[in-house]
Amino acid sequence: MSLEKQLEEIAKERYKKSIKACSDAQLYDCVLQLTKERMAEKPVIKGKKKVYYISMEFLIGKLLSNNLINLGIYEELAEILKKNGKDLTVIEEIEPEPSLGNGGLGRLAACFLDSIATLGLPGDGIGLNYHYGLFRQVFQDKLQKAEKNDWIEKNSWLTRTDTAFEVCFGDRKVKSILYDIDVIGYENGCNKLHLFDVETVDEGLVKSGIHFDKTQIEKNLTLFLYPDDSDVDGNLLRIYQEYFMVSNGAQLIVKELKEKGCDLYHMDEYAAIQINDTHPTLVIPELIRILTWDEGFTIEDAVNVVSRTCAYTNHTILAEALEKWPLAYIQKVVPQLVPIIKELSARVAKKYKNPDVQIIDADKRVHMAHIDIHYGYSVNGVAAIHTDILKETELHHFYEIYPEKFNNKTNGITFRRWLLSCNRELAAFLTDTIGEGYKKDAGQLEKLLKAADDEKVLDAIAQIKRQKKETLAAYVKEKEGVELNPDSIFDIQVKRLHEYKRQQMNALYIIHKYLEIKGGKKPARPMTFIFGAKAAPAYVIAQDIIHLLLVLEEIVNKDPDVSPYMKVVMVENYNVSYAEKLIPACDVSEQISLASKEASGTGNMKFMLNGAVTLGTSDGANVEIHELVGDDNIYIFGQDSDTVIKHYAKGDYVSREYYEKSPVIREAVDFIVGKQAMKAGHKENLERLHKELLNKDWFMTLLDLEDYIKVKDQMFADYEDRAKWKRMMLVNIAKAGFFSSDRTIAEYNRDIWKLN
Ligand code: 26Q
Repeated sequence: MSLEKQLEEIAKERYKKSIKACSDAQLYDCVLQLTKERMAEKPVIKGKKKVYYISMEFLIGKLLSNNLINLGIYEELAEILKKNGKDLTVIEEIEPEPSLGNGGLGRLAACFLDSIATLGLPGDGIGLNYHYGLFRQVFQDKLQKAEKNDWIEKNSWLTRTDTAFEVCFGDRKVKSILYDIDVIGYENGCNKLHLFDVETVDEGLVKSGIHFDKTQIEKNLTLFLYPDDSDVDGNLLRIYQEYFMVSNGAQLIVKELKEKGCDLYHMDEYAAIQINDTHPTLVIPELIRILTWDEGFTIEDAVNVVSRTCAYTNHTILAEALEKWPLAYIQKVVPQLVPIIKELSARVAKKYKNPDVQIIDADKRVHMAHIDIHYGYSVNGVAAIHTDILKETELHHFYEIYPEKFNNKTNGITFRRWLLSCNRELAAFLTDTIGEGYKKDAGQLEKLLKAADDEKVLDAIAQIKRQKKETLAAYVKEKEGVELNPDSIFDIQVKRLHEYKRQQMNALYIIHKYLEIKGGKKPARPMTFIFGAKAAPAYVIAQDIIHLLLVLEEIVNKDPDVSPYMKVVMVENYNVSYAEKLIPACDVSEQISLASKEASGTGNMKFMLNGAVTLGTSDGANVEIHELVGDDNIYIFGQDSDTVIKHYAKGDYVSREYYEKSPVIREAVDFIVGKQAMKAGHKENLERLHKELLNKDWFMTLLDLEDYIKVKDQMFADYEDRAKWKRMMLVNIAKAGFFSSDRTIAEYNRDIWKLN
């Protein structure tokens, strides 16, 4: 049936209306239905072996546009709607964004599902169906407030299945329900994202904001995603969630394997289980439990086959983000796993005496990563420098025991979302200039290099950037009420708020510029500083940094001497959909983490692909971006990871020394507690932040501040050499092909999963 006819029929059936007569909301509902029907026609991707990507987070973003692109019907549908006086881009806006992730790790999982299906590999995601997901951020009185994000609607991408399991906890039993979301590859077949839910979940439990009774597990288990990407404040609910996910996952995997006729002793020939950070680690003892209790395996056989099936990805070296749960917590939540964990620990203790590699430590805490490394067959980091640090420092003792398990898989992003969907103008231009090939083979973007000195091409790229800045400016005006000048430089830092990511360093630069302009030193061109970030509600200093940014927004934008030259805006509720608008409009991509701390970063890749130039430290994937584009097409500053690691080892970094040495640093830091800031903001927040910077500054903001100012100033000066800048944009786009998640997934498959 023709697309138009099918849509007409859906509209008639649902609303007894023609396409034209439907409201936008009704039409969204119809288009959703149409897309789901078209996806259902696609073949399921099959093969003897399947990868199961288990993750507490899948930050999938809105799905309509991507699914239409992957089905190859985006343009046709846009035409049909246009003919009927409707606009597909307006319809797309209506879709609520599922907020099933915190940030990078969750978004990576979503990009991976897209690439797995696009490469035609059998691979499903396993996760949880959080009803309110990550909190929605609102600003009140220049402070972040967390509210629930009610994203599930009656008609959505979720399909309720009849798959249901029982999950036994120490103090109760719950029944699960499985919801599936179809994952369609680009011009390829279909895989699934399996999201488990509890049958007895009760949304009514949430009173105000994100507060609810933490003890009523059967009602609260899938209400919220833990809004925390670093500070582990031992939390039973998190362990209930983790076990619920992996127990369902393990039961599903065993069921599917049996249906395939797999002899479970050869499980590893049929399944690879990728453990996304330590959060799903309990899948290892849970599978061992199932095999020994229900399938008659000896512990020896169960341990062996599970160890050949499970592989672990590490996403952080921050000690506070590595999960270490008190054995007593696990005893309360899942007592049935405790003897197994003790057995796994005892086997390690017998073989290795080094206390650093034990599973249960002297304080009776269970080191989740240690279970993964001893009882999985692969350990990978997510960027070259990150994997090197794991081998040399963080996990060095494990690397000595198992050198063959360690491997690097530099992260990637799906170009369907981060180019074809979010920047249709650039994608169309690239197709005109270098042909269609880059869509399936991102390496072909390098063809653009031939045009590196072609003025027409360079102007066209700059023109698209300018257009995207205008579109963003209109959106920001509507949403945030701030007027942005599209002729100014758009400097953007968007990512979760964390001290190691150093939004506070960017804030200090802004203060420095503000004071310069007040002193009469006007910049060559106006500058726009854009931030977007959610902070974990329990992370006090992160809240203070948000407060400072909102204070600066008010001071700068309201100052008639300064605002013609400079604007600051912190956008509310930064999420995937906002990223899709911000990234294409960016000139300067801020990637300024303290070297060694950002495992990879993936925003850096998205910005580059859209023609932004990186201002960054030698950290994570910035290092690989630098290698690819060369010194002339990136701005690198700050101390390198070796120097930073040495400072930590010696404990010799004293932030106050930098403050005392440099009048520029002193002036910027003291502005935080100066008259103006105190008037616009809250004493308590600002003083706490000031004190933190002076007395602790664990992530060494002041160490790199002067170099940051110097290099950033140079970058802004270079922006005025328009020919040079446009060329940098082009080189960045052309070299971004390496960061396609299709490449990353091909490597996972080649080295780890080996799917046929
Ligand atoms: C752990 C225990 C208890 C509660 C929460 C958590 C938790 C939750 C989320 C710990 C970590 C996370 C998220 C981590 C994350 O997003 N890491 C990022 O992963 C990206 C993909 O590999 C990298 O690009 C980033 O560098 C890394 O910070």
